[in-house]
Amino acid sequence: MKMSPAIFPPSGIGDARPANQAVLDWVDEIAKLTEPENIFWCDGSDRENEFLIGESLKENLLSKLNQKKVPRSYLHRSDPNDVARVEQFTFVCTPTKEEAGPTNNWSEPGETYTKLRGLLKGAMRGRTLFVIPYIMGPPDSPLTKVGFEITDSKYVVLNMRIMTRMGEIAVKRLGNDPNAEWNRGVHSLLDINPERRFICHFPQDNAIISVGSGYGGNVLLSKKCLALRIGSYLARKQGWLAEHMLILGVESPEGKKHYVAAAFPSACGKTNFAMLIPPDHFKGWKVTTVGDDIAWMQVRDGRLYAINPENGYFGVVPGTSYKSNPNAMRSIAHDTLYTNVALTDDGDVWWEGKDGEPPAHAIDWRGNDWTPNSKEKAAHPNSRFTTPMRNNPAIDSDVEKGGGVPISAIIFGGRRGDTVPLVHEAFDWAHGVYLGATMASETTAAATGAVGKVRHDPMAMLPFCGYNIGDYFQHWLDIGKRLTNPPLIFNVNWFRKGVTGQFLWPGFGENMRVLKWIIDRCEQTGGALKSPIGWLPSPHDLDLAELDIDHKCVAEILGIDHEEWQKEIAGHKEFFDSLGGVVPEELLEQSEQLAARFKECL
Ligand code: OXD
Ligand code: MN
Repeated sequence: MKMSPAIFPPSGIGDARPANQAVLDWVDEIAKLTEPENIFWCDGSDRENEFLIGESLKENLLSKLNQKKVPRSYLHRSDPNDVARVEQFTFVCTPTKEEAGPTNNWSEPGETYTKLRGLLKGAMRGRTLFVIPYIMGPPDSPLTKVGFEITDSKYVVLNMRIMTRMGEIAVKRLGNDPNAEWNRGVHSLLDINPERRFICHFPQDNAIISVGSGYGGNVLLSKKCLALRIGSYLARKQGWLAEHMLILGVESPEGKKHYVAAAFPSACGKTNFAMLIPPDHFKGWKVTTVGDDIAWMQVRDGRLYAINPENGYFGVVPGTSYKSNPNAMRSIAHDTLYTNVALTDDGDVWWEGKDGEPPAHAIDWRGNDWTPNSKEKAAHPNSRFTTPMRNNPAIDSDVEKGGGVPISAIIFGGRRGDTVPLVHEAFDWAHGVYLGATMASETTAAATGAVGKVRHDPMAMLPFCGYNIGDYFQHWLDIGKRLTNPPLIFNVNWFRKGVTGQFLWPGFGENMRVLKWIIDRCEQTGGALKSPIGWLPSPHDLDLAELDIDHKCVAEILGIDHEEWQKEIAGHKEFFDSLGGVVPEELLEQSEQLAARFKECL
């Protein structure tokens, strides 16, 4: 391997080599294969970060924003062919196809390693190989995992520094044991060609290889790849849960606090819900954020406790405003990396749905001139911010607590224009697992492919479960058997529409009204009516005071239409059948019981 003299990086930067021989051997092996110009051992320091930002600006990988308007913030434009997760090119490479199950693309590990090695051969010639040590989880949590990501992208390094706890902390936690558990992640941009784009997971080796993309969800290997796909595989083996869930705290004016975890599919409002500001009517109530995307949960003393393994937010930008999410706006007002938003003439960022008038002129996410008359969107619908969670004014005080926060309620939710009411509660844990297993949602721009198509997305984990979905359902059922004080389980739908196609519920901060009912149920003070699909609030069980909403809309959004539900139940059965016999008997029974409950009310 040709190593250039130490011009890049300058001395003292990028030389944080860990002592663990297993890491050194692995980096050596990947460097021999990819033939980089340099090896850069990231330590995550401010000095290193400034250096890498400087280099990125020189290479036009980043543009400097108006530092008065958005201090220490930068804009990155990705290749237009590389703007979202690619589920069709994402693989789970378990030794057998059955282990990956019916919902994952599977490819044989040996053949896949050979194919990827072929693609990686010489792929970093003329480039720098960065080694990023990081941990997922608070430093003193038993659930925390160590990962190392090799990448040839500075953008990845800059993002990983925000999204994870990176550097020395990981090296220390790993220690010198050559048999310690750690995740090996290899990423190369190659030539950003969709034909050579593969995101491959080898759960049995705790390894990930991602090539051909620079988009966050495909390349920040800590996130979807480790924290969810590999994470869920490890969680099953080790008896915990890795879930696509936000975690929030709700505190009453009397100081009583509950924590709630909620699984909504990508780009369905997890960040907004996690940062909710209660309307004026709920004076004294406080909502705080533990996490906005991923929850790792373990059973302790019969209760479920959750940590957020991440250290930052990688959120969808369009639609974010002081009206929809003031805490997100405050979070991204500084120290933020923006990807694929528009740039205004005065060096500020802009996107569809931002407060105020659109600018008269801007440069769109592709780098073209844009005016309000343009047919194209100024910001890509999946444009993103990467921002440290510490920027969030509503961050929860226990976000660093290694033991996690106790979860009182779990919420599942999708984007459904019809059928599914605003909120309902499961009768028990197994029924709750059924609600999660049968949830469906309209697809969004977070993944390439059609947008707005209703698909089943169990527990919002369809693209992220790293093993057989039938075993995943069974794991959820088994966890329930270990819980003597289980969280109550709910389903919500903020997106139901009326006959004229308008949304029936105002959403955003007003979702506090639903959250309040959920908390009331946890406190055993909230009223509910028994229905075939679960416990439903009647309109007077919800606190709707000072809400400008038509009573007809409330009745409509809480209603269950028997005909729609016959179709829904048939859809559940069809979905379970499509999984080819892997669904646990207990969930098939839930399906029968649901149908029987509807028959009883006729
Ligand atoms: C995300 C996603 O980026 O779910 O969080 O796509
Ligand atoms: Mn997500």
